Amino acid sequence: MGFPFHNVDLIRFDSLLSEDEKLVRNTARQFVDDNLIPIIEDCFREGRFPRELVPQMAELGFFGANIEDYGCAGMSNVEYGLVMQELERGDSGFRSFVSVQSALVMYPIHTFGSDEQKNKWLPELAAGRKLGCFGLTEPGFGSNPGGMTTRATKDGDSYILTGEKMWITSGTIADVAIIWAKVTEEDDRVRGFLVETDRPGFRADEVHGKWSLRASVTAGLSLQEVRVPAANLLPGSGGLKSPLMCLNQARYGISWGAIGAAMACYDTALQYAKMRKQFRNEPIASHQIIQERLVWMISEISKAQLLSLHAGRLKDQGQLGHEVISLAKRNNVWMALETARSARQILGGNGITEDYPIMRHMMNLESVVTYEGTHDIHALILGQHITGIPAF
Ligand code: TGC
Ligand code: FAD
Repeated sequence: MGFPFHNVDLIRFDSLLSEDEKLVRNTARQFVDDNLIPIIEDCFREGRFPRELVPQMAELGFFGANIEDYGCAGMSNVEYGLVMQELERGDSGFRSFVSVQSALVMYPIHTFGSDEQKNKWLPELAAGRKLGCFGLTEPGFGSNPGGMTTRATKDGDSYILTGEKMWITSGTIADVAIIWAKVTEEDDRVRGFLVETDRPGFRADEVHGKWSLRASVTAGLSLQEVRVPAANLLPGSGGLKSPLMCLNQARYGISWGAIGAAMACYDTALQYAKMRKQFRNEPIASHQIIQERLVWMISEISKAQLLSLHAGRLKDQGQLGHEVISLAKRNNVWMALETARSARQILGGNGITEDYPIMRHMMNLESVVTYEGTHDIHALILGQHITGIPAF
């Protein structure tokens, strides 16, 4: 069930986009409508990641979309953001998969990797023939990744890695994991390693029982004295700054993705409110309270669109500060979650069913508001930026 999607654009947002940007957005939109929407409720209910869509996404250039060369599409950051918006209009878990492959696996290889590492991995990851995951969070260190205890120790021409990672998206389906570890010989400096997931001592166990992101794979990783060649160290990585640079890429994409989830909820609520009749045999859209809810949603979506577009234009000019990314991730995910909650109420009892996408988006967004820096951690990042005082 549900309704066909209509573009959500009150402020003539499209007039701010180039023809190329609209083409990329519309291509991603069509892909989602044709391929993801028809299966996503089943996937979510069954807790299944729709892996069968990977080759088509690779063909459309969705993996590492804003990377030049190595078989990547070389899109602008605005185009990349619009793709994220459309994917998350379908499902946040599905967008997460692409975020991780692109921003958290391909970006660090491209930014910190050797030529050999780039040539080996990037074309395979862009083609979707190899999948990746990103291991930063640990069972005891989520918001504070600097406390990580995963360790890499040099042994001749190898490193030996030992530790546990938690909540790792795509962990059980990945061919390669980017593992962040403290290097013993370098005074515990954090560095990134490429760890092939079939190495002895590496284990991934799926996290079951999630009521959120059910169409995305989440895993715990265990590394017990996993030996990797020294050539698997990402040579350009060094310090906590390196994984945080990856998070900037992913958080930027999430700021757009959240708009997509909000659009899906708003558009569904609007169509439902115009159709559903109560009291004087008039649509519920004729009541002031319903109109106020819808107006709140479209106002916040419009502001979020402008914020992410501004961030994207800054990023394309190399001017995007990480405080702006925190502001956009924090604001847009909060906006999307509030939109989902209000839209669900407009649908009454129907709002809690899988006949409409709203409850699924709402449950998904409970993860999105937590991962990639919680809502409150982004408040503290912004608080530090404006006051100069860290309050973590
Ligand atoms: P702190 O001392 O502030 O910073 C360490 C170094 O990093 C620099 N820095 C940044 N650099 C680039 N981008 C950023 N966003 C940066 N933030 C800080 C900083 O200047 C410093 O550089 P240097 O040269 O002086 O060494 O570090 P801290 O330990 O006090 O922690 C800072 C804090 C809390 C902001 C950070 O740890 C944080 O962001 N915590 C949240 C953790 C988080 O977001 N984890 C995400 C895991 S991945 C994930 O969730 C994937 S979900 C799937 C999907 O994406 O869809
Ligand atoms: P905690 O850090 O324990 O925080 C708990 C609460 O305390 C939060 O409300 C937080 O805001 C608050 N808090 C913490 N510190 C402070 C403070 N100083 N002041 C005030 N409040 C504070 N990680 C990866 O590395 N790779 C992935 O692919 C990945 N995918 C994920 C997928 C899913 C579905 C989920 C749920 C998480 C994923 N994560 C991933 C982990 C995610 O980044 C962390 O869950 C997140 O950073 C928060 O860490 P935590 O869960 O340990 O919460």
